[in-house]
Amino acid sequence: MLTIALSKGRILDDTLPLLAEAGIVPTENPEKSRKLIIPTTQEDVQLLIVRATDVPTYVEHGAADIGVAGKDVLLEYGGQLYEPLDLQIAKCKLMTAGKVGAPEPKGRLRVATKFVNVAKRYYAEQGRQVEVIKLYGSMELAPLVGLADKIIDVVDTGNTLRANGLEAQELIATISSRLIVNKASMKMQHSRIQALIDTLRAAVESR
Ligand code: PRT
Ligand code: MG
Repeated sequence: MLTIALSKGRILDDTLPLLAEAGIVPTENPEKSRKLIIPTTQEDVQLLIVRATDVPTYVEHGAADIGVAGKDVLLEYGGQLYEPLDLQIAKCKLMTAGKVGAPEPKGRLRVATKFVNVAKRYYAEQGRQVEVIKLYGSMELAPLVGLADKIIDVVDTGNTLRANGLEAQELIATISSRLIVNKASMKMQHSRIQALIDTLRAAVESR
């Protein structure tokens, strides 16, 4: 069995057409089904539906052989994973943002984010003292209520920032989703996984 971990939402939406080109089609709609293990038209391939931030965990531990995860999630996760292919989907930017027109605070900066490791690394490289405040969502609120000076979050259109009186400031990384592969699976099922990578690469390149 080859097990592929995916998250619902934009990654699933953009990955299913690529998998279809490799002849892998779920037998029921993962977006609607309550099932977390979804069989596919290839009886030895199944999908696991997990939270976006949990995809690397399932793959690193071998509960899934393959997964699709945003580079933002991978930068935050670290870990030992192969990342053989940029799928060029779910593109966005990982950015700092703050209140429109707010002056740079002097001294220690307070940064609210779910990307705690990324934040610490980014400001350490700049030699800047920061207090990183871990949040799990609605980061945009933090500067508005004085919880933090800035946030670090993924930005696509910027509409969410604008709607909350925030502006994107520094670019930390350009983001797209990556195919990730468990290290042992890559050895044990090499020809099969390599064939899938090659098919997906061709599908990505033909777009
Ligand atoms: O939703 P959940 O809490 O389960 O997890 P998640 O938010 O990590 O998952 P999901 O499915 O929302 O995102 C999966 C991946 O999509 C992320 O890891 C990114 O790599 C990528 N991606 C691409 C984005 C966006 N674009 C994006 N716009 N992830 C999140 N957003 C958010 C953004 O932070 C903002 O809150 O969507 C909102 C709208 O963005 P704007 O800039 O267009 O307003
Ligand atoms: Mg989300």
